Amino acid sequence: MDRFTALQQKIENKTAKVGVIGLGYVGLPLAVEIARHGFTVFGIDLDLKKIETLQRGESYIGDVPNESVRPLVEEGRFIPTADYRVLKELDAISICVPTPLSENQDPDTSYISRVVDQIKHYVQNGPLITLESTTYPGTTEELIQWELEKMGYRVGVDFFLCFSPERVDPGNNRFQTTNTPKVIGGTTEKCLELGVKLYSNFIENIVPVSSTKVAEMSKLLENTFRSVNIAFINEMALMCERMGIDVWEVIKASSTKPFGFMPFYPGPGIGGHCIPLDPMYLSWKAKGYRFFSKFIDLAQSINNGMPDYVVYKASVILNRYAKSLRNSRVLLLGMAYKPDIDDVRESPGLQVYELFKDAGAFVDYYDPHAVTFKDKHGQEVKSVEYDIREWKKYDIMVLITNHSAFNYRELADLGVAILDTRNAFDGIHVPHLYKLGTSIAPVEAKEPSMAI
Ligand code: SAJ
Repeated sequence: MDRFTALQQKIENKTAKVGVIGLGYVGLPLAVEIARHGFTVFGIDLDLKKIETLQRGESYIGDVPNESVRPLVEEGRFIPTADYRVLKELDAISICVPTPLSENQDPDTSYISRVVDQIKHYVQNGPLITLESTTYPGTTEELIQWELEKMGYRVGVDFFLCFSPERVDPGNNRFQTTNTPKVIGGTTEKCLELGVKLYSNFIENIVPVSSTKVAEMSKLLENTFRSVNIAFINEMALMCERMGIDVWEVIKASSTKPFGFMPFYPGPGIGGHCIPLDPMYLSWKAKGYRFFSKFIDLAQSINNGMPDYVVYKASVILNRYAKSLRNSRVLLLGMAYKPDIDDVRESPGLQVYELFKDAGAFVDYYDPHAVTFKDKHGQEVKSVEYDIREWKKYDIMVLITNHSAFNYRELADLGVAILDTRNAFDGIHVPHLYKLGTSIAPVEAKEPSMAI
Protein backbone atom coordinates (compact mmCIF):
# COMPACT_ATOMS: atom_id res chain seq x y z
CA MET A 1 0.00 0.00 0.00
CA ASP A 2 1.42 3.42 -0.92
CA ARG A 3 1.91 6.13 1.68
CA PHE A 4 -0.97 8.25 0.39
CA THR A 5 -3.51 5.43 0.73
CA ALA A 6 -2.14 4.42 4.12
CA LEU A 7 -2.43 8.01 5.39
CA GLN A 8 -5.93 8.33 3.94
CA GLN A 9 -7.05 5.28 5.89
CA LYS A 10 -5.39 6.38 9.14
CA ILE A 11 -7.13 9.75 8.91
CA GLU A 12 -10.46 8.11 8.08
CA ASN A 13 -10.33 5.72 11.05
CA LYS A 14 -8.67 8.33 13.29
CA THR A 15 -5.69 6.14 14.07
CA ALA A 16 -3.39 8.80 12.56
CA LYS A 17 -1.09 10.23 15.22
CA VAL A 18 -0.94 14.00 14.90
CA GLY A 19 1.75 16.37 16.15
CA VAL A 20 1.37 20.12 16.75
CA ILE A 21 4.70 21.93 17.01
CA GLY A 22 4.51 25.25 18.86
CA LEU A 23 1.93 25.43 21.67
CA GLY A 24 1.17 29.13 21.78
CA TYR A 25 -2.10 30.99 21.18
CA VAL A 26 -2.39 29.16 17.82
CA GLY A 27 -0.94 25.69 18.47
CA LEU A 28 -2.55 24.93 21.81
CA PRO A 29 -6.17 25.57 20.74
CA LEU A 30 -5.49 23.59 17.56
CA ALA A 31 -3.96 20.62 19.44
CA VAL A 32 -6.88 20.54 21.90
CA GLU A 33 -9.47 20.59 19.09
CA ILE A 34 -7.73 17.80 17.14
CA ALA A 35 -7.60 15.65 20.31
CA ARG A 36 -11.22 16.51 21.20
CA HIS A 37 -12.20 15.20 17.78
CA GLY A 38 -10.75 11.76 18.39
CA PHE A 39 -7.09 11.82 17.35
CA THR A 40 -4.06 11.17 19.53
CA VAL A 41 -2.12 14.44 19.54
CA PHE A 42 1.46 15.08 20.59
CA GLY A 43 1.91 18.73 21.55
CA ILE A 44 5.57 19.64 21.04
CA ASP A 45 7.17 22.76 22.47
CA LEU A 46 10.70 23.58 23.62
CA ASP A 47 9.41 25.60 26.58
CA LEU A 48 9.55 23.10 29.45
CA LYS A 49 7.39 25.38 31.65
CA LYS A 50 4.62 25.17 29.08
CA ILE A 51 4.98 21.38 28.84
CA GLU A 52 4.93 20.92 32.63
CA THR A 53 1.86 23.16 32.93
CA LEU A 54 0.03 21.14 30.27
CA GLN A 55 1.12 17.81 31.78
CA ARG A 56 -0.56 18.98 35.01
CA GLY A 57 -3.71 19.42 32.94
CA GLU A 58 -3.51 23.20 33.12
CA SER A 59 -3.57 25.87 30.41
CA TYR A 60 -1.67 29.13 30.01
CA ILE A 61 -3.77 30.42 27.08
CA GLY A 62 -6.83 32.49 28.00
CA ASP A 63 -8.94 31.00 25.21
CA VAL A 64 -8.16 27.41 26.33
CA PRO A 65 -9.62 26.63 29.78
CA ASN A 66 -8.03 23.99 32.05
CA GLU A 67 -11.25 21.98 31.71
CA SER A 68 -10.44 21.48 28.02
CA VAL A 69 -6.89 20.30 28.65
CA ARG A 70 -7.14 18.12 31.75
CA PRO A 71 -9.36 15.26 30.48
CA LEU A 72 -7.41 14.97 27.23
CA VAL A 73 -4.11 14.70 29.10
CA GLU A 74 -5.56 12.25 31.63
CA GLU A 75 -6.96 10.03 28.84
CA GLY A 76 -3.64 10.16 26.98
CA ARG A 77 -5.19 11.77 23.93
CA PHE A 78 -3.14 14.94 24.26
CA ILE A 79 0.51 14.26 25.08
CA PRO A 80 2.57 17.41 25.76
CA THR A 81 6.29 16.84 25.22
CA ALA A 82 9.55 18.67 24.53
CA ASP A 83 11.03 15.59 22.89
CA TYR A 84 11.19 15.90 19.12
CA ARG A 85 11.85 12.16 18.82
CA VAL A 86 8.09 11.58 19.01
CA LEU A 87 8.06 12.85 15.41
CA LYS A 88 9.06 9.36 14.31
CA GLU A 89 5.62 8.12 15.38
CA LEU A 90 3.64 10.84 13.68
CA ASP A 91 1.49 10.63 10.58
CA ALA A 92 0.64 14.35 10.46
CA ILE A 93 2.46 17.43 11.76
CA SER A 94 1.08 20.98 12.05
CA ILE A 95 3.71 23.68 12.52
CA CYS A 96 2.53 26.67 14.58
CA VAL A 97 5.78 28.41 15.50
CA PRO A 98 6.34 32.20 15.67
CA THR A 99 7.34 34.20 12.60
CA PRO A 100 8.67 37.42 14.13
CA LEU A 101 10.70 40.21 12.56
CA SER A 102 14.47 40.50 12.91
CA GLU A 103 16.21 43.57 14.37
CA ASN A 104 16.10 45.31 10.99
CA GLN A 105 12.43 44.47 10.35
CA ASP A 106 13.12 41.55 7.98
CA PRO A 107 11.25 38.22 8.29
CA ASP A 108 12.79 35.89 10.87
CA THR A 109 11.87 32.37 9.73
CA SER A 110 14.46 30.72 11.97
CA TYR A 111 11.77 29.02 14.09
CA ILE A 112 10.40 27.30 10.97
CA SER A 113 13.88 26.26 9.81
CA ARG A 114 14.76 24.82 13.23
CA VAL A 115 11.60 22.69 13.13
CA VAL A 116 12.35 21.51 9.59
CA ASP A 117 15.83 20.49 10.74
CA GLN A 118 14.15 18.22 13.28
CA ILE A 119 11.52 16.86 10.89
CA LYS A 120 14.25 15.93 8.40
CA HIS A 121 15.25 13.01 10.62
CA TYR A 122 11.76 11.50 10.55
CA VAL A 123 10.42 11.94 7.03
CA GLN A 124 10.70 8.21 6.32
CA ASN A 125 7.18 7.88 7.80
CA GLY A 126 5.87 9.98 4.98
CA PRO A 127 3.99 12.50 7.14
CA LEU A 128 1.48 15.12 6.11
CA ILE A 129 3.16 18.40 7.08
CA THR A 130 1.03 21.53 7.36
CA LEU A 131 2.61 24.92 8.03
CA GLU A 132 0.23 27.32 9.85
CA SER A 133 2.62 30.13 10.77
CA THR A 134 1.90 33.40 8.99
CA THR A 135 4.64 33.96 6.43
CA TYR A 136 5.47 35.27 2.97
CA PRO A 137 4.34 33.48 -0.22
CA GLY A 138 6.88 30.79 -1.13
CA THR A 139 7.95 29.86 2.41
CA THR A 140 6.32 26.40 2.39
CA GLU A 141 8.06 25.60 -0.88
CA GLU A 142 11.44 27.15 -0.09
CA LEU A 143 11.92 26.22 3.57
CA ILE A 144 10.16 22.85 3.69
CA GLN A 145 9.63 21.27 0.25
CA TRP A 146 13.05 22.06 -1.17
CA GLU A 147 14.81 21.10 2.08
CA LEU A 148 13.18 17.67 2.17
CA GLU A 149 13.59 17.10 -1.57
CA LYS A 150 17.35 17.74 -1.17
CA MET A 151 17.34 14.56 0.94
CA GLY A 152 15.80 12.61 -1.92
CA TYR A 153 12.21 12.62 -0.70
CA ARG A 154 9.47 13.36 -3.25
CA VAL A 155 6.63 15.65 -2.23
CA GLY A 156 3.23 14.06 -2.83
CA VAL A 157 4.78 10.59 -2.72
CA ASP A 158 7.17 10.24 0.23
CA PHE A 159 5.71 13.13 2.24
CA PHE A 160 2.80 15.54 1.84
CA LEU A 161 2.90 19.29 2.30
CA CYS A 162 0.24 21.98 2.83
CA PHE A 163 -0.05 25.56 4.06
CA SER A 164 -3.09 26.52 6.12
CA PRO A 165 -2.97 29.97 7.76
CA GLU A 166 -4.07 30.29 11.37
CA ARG A 167 -6.98 32.65 11.99
CA VAL A 168 -6.94 32.92 15.74
CA ASP A 169 -8.43 36.10 17.18
CA PRO A 170 -7.39 36.03 20.86
CA GLY A 171 -10.28 36.90 23.16
CA ASN A 172 -12.90 36.38 20.44
CA ASN A 173 -15.65 34.34 22.10
CA ARG A 174 -17.67 33.97 18.91
CA PHE A 175 -15.11 32.64 16.43
CA GLN A 176 -12.75 29.93 17.63
CA THR A 177 -10.81 27.08 16.04
CA THR A 178 -13.69 24.86 14.88
CA ASN A 179 -16.07 27.52 13.55
CA THR A 180 -13.59 29.81 11.80
CA PRO A 181 -13.30 28.94 8.07
CA LYS A 182 -9.82 27.60 7.30
CA VAL A 183 -8.00 28.17 4.01
CA ILE A 184 -5.67 25.37 2.91
CA GLY A 185 -3.36 24.97 -0.09
CA GLY A 186 -1.42 21.83 -1.05
CA THR A 187 1.86 21.41 -2.89
CA THR A 188 0.23 18.69 -5.02
CA GLU A 189 -3.34 17.45 -5.50
CA LYS A 190 -2.70 14.51 -3.17
CA CYS A 191 -1.21 16.83 -0.54
CA LEU A 192 -4.31 19.02 -0.65
CA GLU A 193 -6.62 15.98 -0.53
CA LEU A 194 -4.96 14.71 2.65
CA GLY A 195 -4.88 18.17 4.22
CA VAL A 196 -8.59 18.72 3.57
CA LYS A 197 -9.39 15.21 4.85
CA LEU A 198 -7.51 15.77 8.11
CA TYR A 199 -8.63 19.32 8.89
CA SER A 200 -12.28 18.57 8.00
CA ASN A 201 -12.39 16.37 11.11
CA PHE A 202 -12.20 19.35 13.47
CA ILE A 203 -12.97 22.45 11.41
CA GLU A 204 -16.47 23.02 10.03
CA ASN A 205 -15.59 24.99 6.92
CA ILE A 206 -12.43 24.15 4.94
CA VAL A 207 -11.53 26.44 2.01
CA PRO A 208 -9.20 24.61 -0.41
CA VAL A 209 -7.16 26.79 -2.77
CA SER A 210 -4.96 25.92 -5.74
CA SER A 211 -1.53 26.32 -4.13
CA THR A 212 0.37 26.97 -0.92
CA LYS A 213 1.28 30.43 -2.25
CA VAL A 214 -2.37 31.42 -2.59
CA ALA A 215 -2.98 30.25 0.97
CA GLU A 216 0.10 32.12 2.25
CA MET A 217 -0.90 35.29 0.38
CA SER A 218 -4.54 35.15 1.56
CA LYS A 219 -3.43 35.44 5.17
CA LEU A 220 -1.17 38.39 4.39
CA LEU A 221 -4.01 40.09 2.52
CA GLU A 222 -6.26 39.69 5.58
CA ASN A 223 -3.78 41.24 7.98
CA THR A 224 -2.39 43.89 5.63
CA PHE A 225 -5.99 44.92 4.97
CA ARG A 226 -6.32 45.56 8.70
CA SER A 227 -3.01 47.37 9.06
CA VAL A 228 -3.71 49.72 6.11
CA ASN A 229 -7.26 50.48 7.26
CA ILE A 230 -6.18 51.09 10.83
CA ALA A 231 -3.48 53.45 9.56
CA PHE A 232 -6.04 55.21 7.39
CA ILE A 233 -8.43 55.83 10.28
CA ASN A 234 -5.52 56.99 12.42
CA GLU A 235 -4.70 59.53 9.72
CA MET A 236 -8.37 60.53 9.58
CA ALA A 237 -8.26 61.06 13.35
CA LEU A 238 -5.33 63.47 13.03
CA MET A 239 -7.07 65.21 10.12
CA CYS A 240 -10.29 65.59 12.14
CA GLU A 241 -8.32 67.05 15.06
CA ARG A 242 -6.86 69.64 12.72
CA MET A 243 -10.31 70.42 11.28
CA GLY A 244 -12.10 70.53 14.63
CA ILE A 245 -14.32 67.54 13.84
CA ASP A 246 -14.99 64.58 16.20
CA VAL A 247 -13.70 61.55 14.30
CA TRP A 248 -15.65 59.16 16.55
CA GLU A 249 -18.93 60.80 15.63
CA VAL A 250 -17.92 60.68 11.97
CA ILE A 251 -17.18 56.92 12.19
CA LYS A 252 -20.49 56.32 13.95
CA ALA A 253 -22.31 58.19 11.17
CA SER A 254 -20.44 56.44 8.33
CA SER A 255 -21.12 53.08 9.97
CA THR A 256 -24.82 53.50 9.32
CA LYS A 257 -24.07 52.76 5.67
CA PRO A 258 -25.35 49.19 5.26
CA PHE A 259 -22.99 48.35 2.38
CA GLY A 260 -19.54 49.26 1.15
CA PHE A 261 -18.21 50.47 4.49
CA MET A 262 -16.39 48.73 7.36
CA PRO A 263 -15.53 50.74 10.48
CA PHE A 264 -12.04 50.85 11.91
CA TYR A 265 -11.12 52.88 14.96
CA PRO A 266 -8.23 55.19 15.83
CA GLY A 267 -5.92 54.16 18.62
CA PRO A 268 -2.50 54.73 20.18
CA GLY A 269 -0.96 52.40 17.57
CA ILE A 270 -1.21 48.70 16.70
CA GLY A 271 -0.05 45.78 18.79
CA GLY A 272 -0.11 42.01 18.76
CA HIS A 273 2.03 39.45 17.02
CA CYS A 274 0.33 39.76 13.65
CA ILE A 275 -0.85 43.12 12.38
CA PRO A 276 2.37 45.03 13.10
CA LEU A 277 4.50 42.26 11.61
CA ASP A 278 2.72 40.36 8.83
CA PRO A 279 2.59 43.21 6.29
CA MET A 280 6.37 43.53 6.61
CA TYR A 281 6.69 39.90 5.49
CA LEU A 282 4.74 40.76 2.37
CA SER A 283 6.57 43.99 1.51
CA TRP A 284 9.92 42.28 2.09
CA LYS A 285 9.10 39.42 -0.30
CA ALA A 286 7.59 41.73 -2.92
CA LYS A 287 10.84 43.73 -3.04
CA GLY A 288 12.49 40.55 -4.30
CA TYR A 289 10.22 40.90 -7.32
CA ARG A 290 11.12 44.58 -7.63
CA PHE A 291 7.66 45.53 -6.33
CA PHE A 292 7.68 48.25 -3.68
CA SER A 293 4.39 48.50 -1.79
CA LYS A 294 3.69 52.10 -0.83
CA PHE A 295 0.55 51.22 1.15
CA ILE A 296 2.31 48.81 3.50
CA ASP A 297 5.23 51.09 4.31
CA LEU A 298 2.97 54.15 4.68
CA ALA A 299 0.64 52.23 7.01
CA GLN A 300 3.58 51.11 9.12
CA SER A 301 4.90 54.66 9.48
CA ILE A 302 1.48 56.09 10.44
CA ASN A 303 0.70 53.32 12.93
CA ASN A 304 4.19 53.38 14.42
CA GLY A 305 3.92 57.15 14.82
CA MET A 306 0.78 57.00 16.95
CA PRO A 307 2.49 56.42 20.31
CA ASP A 308 4.55 59.58 19.72
CA TYR A 309 1.41 61.50 18.85
CA VAL A 310 -0.33 60.34 22.03
CA VAL A 311 2.55 61.65 24.16
CA TYR A 312 2.63 64.90 22.19
CA LYS A 313 -1.11 65.34 22.77
CA ALA A 314 -0.64 64.64 26.48
CA SER A 315 1.99 67.41 26.58
CA VAL A 316 -0.49 69.83 24.97
CA ILE A 317 -3.09 68.89 27.58
CA LEU A 318 -0.68 69.30 30.51
CA ASN A 319 0.39 72.63 29.05
CA ARG A 320 -3.19 73.85 29.52
CA TYR A 321 -2.63 73.41 33.25
CA ALA A 322 0.80 75.06 33.05
CA LYS A 323 2.45 71.71 33.59
CA SER A 324 5.31 70.21 31.64
CA LEU A 325 5.71 66.56 30.81
CA ARG A 326 8.78 66.57 33.00
CA ASN A 327 7.88 65.72 36.61
CA SER A 328 4.21 65.24 35.76
CA ARG A 329 2.57 62.15 37.18
CA VAL A 330 1.06 60.01 34.42
CA LEU A 331 -1.13 56.92 34.79
CA LEU A 332 -1.57 54.70 31.74
CA LEU A 333 -4.89 52.84 31.84
CA GLY A 334 -4.27 49.50 30.14
CA MET A 335 -1.13 48.01 28.66
CA ALA A 336 -2.45 44.94 26.74
CA TYR A 337 -2.51 45.42 22.96
CA LYS A 338 -6.28 45.03 22.84
CA PRO A 339 -9.18 44.80 25.30
CA ASP A 340 -9.81 41.96 27.74
CA ILE A 341 -6.60 40.01 27.11
CA ASP A 342 -3.29 39.96 28.99
CA ASP A 343 -0.92 40.04 25.99
CA VAL A 344 1.37 43.07 25.76
CA ARG A 345 3.39 41.96 22.72
CA GLU A 346 4.11 44.94 20.46
CA SER A 347 1.54 46.88 22.48
CA PRO A 348 1.68 50.61 21.63
CA GLY A 349 1.37 51.18 25.38
CA LEU A 350 4.95 49.99 25.73
CA GLN A 351 6.22 52.79 23.48
CA VAL A 352 3.96 55.34 25.16
CA TYR A 353 5.40 54.29 28.52
CA GLU A 354 9.00 54.68 27.33
CA LEU A 355 8.31 58.03 25.66
CA PHE A 356 6.81 59.47 28.83
CA LYS A 357 9.78 58.21 30.84
CA ASP A 358 12.24 59.69 28.33
CA ALA A 359 10.43 63.03 28.76
CA GLY A 360 11.06 62.90 32.52
CA ALA A 361 7.50 62.09 33.61
CA PHE A 362 6.68 59.79 36.52
CA VAL A 363 4.75 57.01 34.74
CA ASP A 364 2.67 54.25 36.28
CA TYR A 365 0.23 51.91 34.61
CA TYR A 366 -2.81 49.94 35.68
CA ASP A 367 -4.01 46.85 33.80
CA PRO A 368 -6.17 44.18 35.46
CA HIS A 369 -5.10 41.60 32.86
CA ALA A 370 -1.52 42.48 31.90
CA VAL A 371 -0.18 42.75 35.45
CA THR A 372 3.47 43.05 34.47
CA PHE A 373 5.72 43.75 31.49
CA LYS A 374 9.42 44.20 30.73
CA ASP A 375 10.56 47.71 29.83
CA LYS A 376 13.12 48.42 27.09
CA HIS A 377 15.95 47.64 29.52
CA GLY A 378 14.40 44.29 30.42
CA GLN A 379 13.34 45.57 33.84
CA GLU A 380 10.02 44.27 35.16
CA VAL A 381 7.32 46.91 35.56
CA LYS A 382 4.30 46.01 37.65
CA SER A 383 0.77 47.37 37.37
CA VAL A 384 -0.26 49.58 40.30
CA GLU A 385 -3.10 48.38 42.49
CA TYR A 386 -6.62 49.62 41.80
CA ASP A 387 -6.48 52.02 44.73
CA ILE A 388 -8.48 54.77 43.13
CA ARG A 389 -8.25 57.09 46.16
CA GLU A 390 -4.55 57.31 45.35
CA TRP A 391 -5.18 58.26 41.76
CA LYS A 392 -6.04 61.92 42.38
CA LYS A 393 -2.28 62.45 42.60
CA TYR A 394 -1.91 61.97 38.85
CA ASP A 395 -1.74 65.00 36.56
CA ILE A 396 -3.18 63.01 33.66
CA MET A 397 -4.51 59.52 32.94
CA VAL A 398 -4.07 58.13 29.41
CA LEU A 399 -6.52 55.38 28.36
CA ILE A 400 -4.53 52.99 26.18
CA THR A 401 -6.64 49.81 26.32
CA ASN A 402 -10.42 49.90 26.68
CA HIS A 403 -10.78 46.85 28.95
CA SER A 404 -14.37 46.00 29.90
CA ALA A 405 -13.21 45.64 33.52
CA PHE A 406 -12.54 49.37 33.92
CA ASN A 407 -15.10 51.36 35.93
CA TYR A 408 -15.21 54.30 33.56
CA ARG A 409 -17.64 56.34 35.64
CA GLU A 410 -15.49 55.96 38.74
CA LEU A 411 -12.43 57.04 36.75
CA ALA A 412 -14.32 60.03 35.32
CA ASP A 413 -15.42 61.16 38.80
CA LEU A 414 -11.79 61.46 39.93
CA GLY A 415 -11.60 64.86 38.22
CA VAL A 416 -8.15 64.05 36.79
CA ALA A 417 -7.50 65.07 33.17
CA ILE A 418 -8.04 62.08 30.91
CA LEU A 419 -6.66 61.50 27.41
CA ASP A 420 -8.91 58.84 25.91
CA THR A 421 -7.31 57.16 22.86
CA ARG A 422 -10.19 54.65 22.38
CA ASN A 423 -13.36 56.70 22.90
CA ALA A 424 -13.90 54.49 25.94
CA PHE A 425 -15.57 57.27 27.91
CA ASP A 426 -18.16 57.83 25.20
CA GLY A 427 -21.44 58.89 26.83
CA ILE A 428 -19.87 59.48 30.25
CA HIS A 429 -19.47 63.01 31.64
CA VAL A 430 -15.77 63.57 32.37
CA PRO A 431 -14.82 67.02 33.72
CA HIS A 432 -11.46 67.18 31.93
CA LEU A 433 -11.79 64.80 28.98
CA TYR A 434 -9.60 64.95 25.89
CA LYS A 435 -9.93 62.42 23.08
CA LEU A 436 -7.64 61.24 20.30
CA GLY A 437 -9.39 62.41 17.13
CA THR A 438 -10.96 65.54 18.57
CA SER A 439 -9.32 68.96 18.81
CA ILE A 440 -8.25 70.87 21.92
CA ALA A 441 -9.46 74.45 22.29
CA PRO A 442 -6.68 77.06 22.27
CA VAL A 443 -5.54 78.45 25.61
CA GLU A 444 -4.51 82.07 26.34
CA ALA A 445 -1.32 83.14 28.02
CA LYS A 446 -1.71 84.36 31.60
CA GLU A 447 0.76 86.60 33.40
CA PRO A 448 2.75 84.41 35.84
CA SER A 449 1.17 86.19 38.79
CA MET A 450 -2.23 85.25 37.41
CA ALA A 451 -1.25 81.70 36.44
CA ILE A 452 -3.66 79.11 37.88
N1 SAJ B 1 -6.73 48.13 16.20
C1 SAJ B 1 -6.99 49.49 16.06
N2 SAJ B 1 -8.10 49.87 15.37
C2 SAJ B 1 -8.96 48.95 14.83
C3 SAJ B 1 -8.66 47.58 14.98
C4 SAJ B 1 -7.55 47.18 15.68
O1 SAJ B 1 -6.23 50.34 16.53
O2 SAJ B 1 -9.96 49.35 14.23
C5 SAJ B 1 -5.51 47.71 16.90
C6 SAJ B 1 -5.81 46.89 18.13
O3 SAJ B 1 -5.97 47.72 19.25
C7 SAJ B 1 -4.57 46.01 18.26
C8 SAJ B 1 -4.12 45.82 16.82
O4 SAJ B 1 -4.77 46.85 16.04
O5 SAJ B 1 -3.57 46.69 18.97
C9 SAJ B 1 -4.48 44.44 16.26
O6 SAJ B 1 -5.84 44.28 16.47
P1 SAJ B 1 -6.63 42.96 15.95
O7 SAJ B 1 -8.06 43.15 16.30
O8 SAJ B 1 -6.31 42.69 14.54
O9 SAJ B 1 -6.09 41.83 16.90
P2 SAJ B 1 -5.11 40.56 16.75
O10 SAJ B 1 -3.83 40.95 16.14
O11 SAJ B 1 -5.11 39.85 18.05
O12 SAJ B 1 -5.87 39.53 15.82
C10 SAJ B 1 -5.81 39.63 14.49
C11 SAJ B 1 -7.14 38.98 14.10
N3 SAJ B 1 -8.15 39.99 14.38
C12 SAJ B 1 -9.28 40.19 13.72
O13 SAJ B 1 -9.50 39.69 12.65
C13 SAJ B 1 -10.32 41.02 14.41
C14 SAJ B 1 -6.98 38.47 12.78
O14 SAJ B 1 -6.66 39.54 11.92
C15 SAJ B 1 -5.94 37.38 12.77
O15 SAJ B 1 -6.61 36.15 12.92
C16 SAJ B 1 -4.92 37.52 13.87
O16 SAJ B 1 -4.68 38.90 14.02
C17 SAJ B 1 -3.68 36.76 13.46
O17 SAJ B 1 -3.28 35.92 14.25
O18 SAJ B 1 -3.20 36.98 12.35
